[in-house]
Amino acid sequence: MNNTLPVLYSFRRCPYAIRARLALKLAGVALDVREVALRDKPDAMLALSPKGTVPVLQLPDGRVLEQSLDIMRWALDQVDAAPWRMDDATGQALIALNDGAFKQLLDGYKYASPSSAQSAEHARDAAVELFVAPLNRRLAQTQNLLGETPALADLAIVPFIRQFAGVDPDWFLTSPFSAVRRWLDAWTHAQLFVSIMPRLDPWQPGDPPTLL
Ligand SMILES: N[C@@H](CCC(=O)N[C@@H](CS)C(=O)NCC(=O)O)C(=O)O
Repeated sequence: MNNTLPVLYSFRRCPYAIRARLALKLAGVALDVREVALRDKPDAMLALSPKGTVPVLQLPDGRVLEQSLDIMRWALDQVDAAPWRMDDATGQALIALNDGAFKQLLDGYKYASPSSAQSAEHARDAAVELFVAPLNRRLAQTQNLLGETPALADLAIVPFIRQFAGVDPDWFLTSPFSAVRRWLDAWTHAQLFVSIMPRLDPWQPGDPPTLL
């Protein structure tokens, strides 16, 4: 590396990259963020992480973190932000459900062909039953997923619920999940979130660092 900043290969709308950027920003980690066009991934990124997904974080000591949750944990380890480290069994189980079965249904909902409204609805209803309704029951009791204090699980899950809400915003707005809407709105309008969503041109070798 020819600079001392960590480098994050990222994609603006990717929920995995969003959760990584949220944690890095929250931790106050200065970094060079490189926007990646997923159809034209930079060789420099593929050389570090041949699996070809974002986010990828290259640390100044040469370590490469290529899973969003590893990046989040590393980021929160850099600061003394005790409540944010909260990552108990419930939080871990919620994140596992989000990243596993819910993500699969979300993809089924988001990427259903326009001629197959039925399969989109089927995936949406299954996602609601599995995850969105239970989250709503939690959030009807407390501000955040694990209580009043924000936790790693909130940061890790909110980008995926944002994506779920965005598939059919009219449906979401009139759905009965008002506690999830309140939580999603609070997170996505927070300065932290807004600050990690700049629109960047895809990175090219030789570009100067872009600080997040
Ligand atoms: N398990 C990975 C998943 C990351 C992932 O799947 N990212 C998507 C974008 S949202 C990606 O890079 N896909 C590769 C592609 O579309 O070519 C993580 O947590 O970081």
